[in-house]
Amino acid sequence: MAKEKILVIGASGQIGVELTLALRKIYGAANVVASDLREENELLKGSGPYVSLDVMNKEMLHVQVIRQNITQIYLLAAILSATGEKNPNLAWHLNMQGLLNVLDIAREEKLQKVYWPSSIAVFGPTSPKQLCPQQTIIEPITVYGISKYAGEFWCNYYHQRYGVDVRSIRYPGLISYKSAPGGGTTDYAVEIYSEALAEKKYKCFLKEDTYLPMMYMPDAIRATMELMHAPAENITVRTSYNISGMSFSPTEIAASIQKHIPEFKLSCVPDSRQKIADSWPQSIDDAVATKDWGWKPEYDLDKMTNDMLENLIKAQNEL
Ligand code: NAD
Ligand code: AKB
Repeated sequence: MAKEKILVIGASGQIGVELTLALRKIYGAANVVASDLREENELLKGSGPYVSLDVMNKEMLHVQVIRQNITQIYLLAAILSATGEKNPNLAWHLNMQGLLNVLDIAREEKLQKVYWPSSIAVFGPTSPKQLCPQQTIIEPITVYGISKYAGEFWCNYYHQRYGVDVRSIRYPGLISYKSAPGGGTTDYAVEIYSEALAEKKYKCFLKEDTYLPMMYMPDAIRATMELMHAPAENITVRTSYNISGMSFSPTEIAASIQKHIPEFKLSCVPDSRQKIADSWPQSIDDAVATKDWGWKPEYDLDKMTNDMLENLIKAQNEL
């Protein structure tokens, strides 16, 4: 692998922790600089370099990129769907300006590659509910979805106009046990596992029959690596790729947990996040990602449940 120096922005978040650790395995600990506005996540401590960084401060970001000889940036700092609806201006500002700062620096410094995730939140109530295609009607109703859709076109613009090799995936809701989710509509599918173990019951903020596209974190990390390592000539989508993992409802994830914890009880009291969930597709067509860079998920619901519960129990026993 060519000599790379990678900056991960938003490294202390749900994806950032696992992506930083995965990148350090591939590129070597010293070649992956983790950064975040908040303090270094416990799981990152001692695993490689960390700098405190605000992506909104373009000058400081630029200084770090030059000082550290950065060749690639993975930009993960964002405000997610549910938190975004509480403060739409802030969400728009961070999600857009943060991306533009990174794209500008990538152009000026001729960085080798940039990674920036989009989301299934780009889709809205007028998009197809089942097997939502790569290209379709896209009319998002959340500020988060609007910012992601606009961001996709900025990525495409910087690629077409300035040749920046920026790549992107529309992640579904991500489920993981290492670091907590950061204010999304799909967060229930993470919380339900720890509550099942601790309380044997969970009160869900979505209705029991709400189907959403989801993915287990190991699949999401692998997809990111596969996209970033694909030859540039294979990348036909410079906005963002649909990828699919699994789709389930609160009732179905509860049934999967009950195979391990039969006494587990689910109750559902929908709140304002229901409207967001209802605006998104229930499943995603990822044929273009499969064709271009061979995407194929490994985890289904029961396989994920086995792994989540096993790892959460292991972590509890280590406390
Ligand atoms: P997260 O909220 O867990 O992490 C984001 C991190 O960014 C946090 O650690 C936060 O402190 C940091 N941050 C916030 N403002 C910052 C700033 N100004 N400068 C530097 N760092 C800042 O989010 P996540 O779930 O890890 O998501 C990462 C990316 O993936 C986001 O773009 C998100 O939209 C996208 N995504 C996530 C999911 C999911 O289910 N987790 C699904 C689709 C897309
Ligand atoms: C959210 O719920 O906001 C995120 C996402 C699907 O982008 N998990």
